[in-house]
Amino acid sequence: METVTLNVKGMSCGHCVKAVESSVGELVGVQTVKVDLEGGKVTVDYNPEQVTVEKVKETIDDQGYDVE
Ligand SMILES: [Cu+2]
Repeated sequence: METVTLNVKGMSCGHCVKAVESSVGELVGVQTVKVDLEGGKVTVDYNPEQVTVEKVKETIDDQGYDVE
């Protein structure tokens, strides 16, 4: 299991937290997703054999947020 913390812009409320947590959480290989709304960070524990950071970034992007 590996952990990555991404800087994500555009998250502003509880709805954003839910959108990111549920969409990323649905990816196969993602174990936990934690959103720090004030800090604009998303921390993901994932299995690198099942999912890539690139895929996680794409998923967040698809929800309408900017990943740095
Ligand atoms: Cu929101």
